Amino acid sequence: MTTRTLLASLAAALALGALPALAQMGGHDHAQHDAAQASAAAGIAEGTVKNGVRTVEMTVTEDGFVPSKVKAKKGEKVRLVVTRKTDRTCAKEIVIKDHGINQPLPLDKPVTVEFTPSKSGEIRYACGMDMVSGVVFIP
Ligand SMILES: [Cu+2]
Repeated sequence: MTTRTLLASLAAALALGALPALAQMGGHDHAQHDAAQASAAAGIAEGTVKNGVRTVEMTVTEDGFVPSKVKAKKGEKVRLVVTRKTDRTCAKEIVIKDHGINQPLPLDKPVTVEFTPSKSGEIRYACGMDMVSGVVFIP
């Protein structure tokens, strides 16, 4: 084997070896995406709108409702899909007084609550004691 072919096969081996590394980078990107979502949670989440329904995925963590700020539109149905991820919270239900909602949040089970903002303003969502809370802004 000449030095040249040795180098070529080394290069091929490196190229193959690079593939799992790329896959790992993909995983890393996903982690970054989660981080981006977390930082979006610090800002205002808008969810995704499909067939006239705005769906916002939400979790309950030790930090409370994540996201704790949501932007929605007047007259457009809002669907919150809330998953409580920890027992270390008093937010074991979601209460939206303005819309008569009081739903238990079993651990790790996504719970869907829906309402349609009828006017501009703010709609609060909170735990039963109104200690852990978030706000839906309707411009
Ligand atoms: Cu509470």
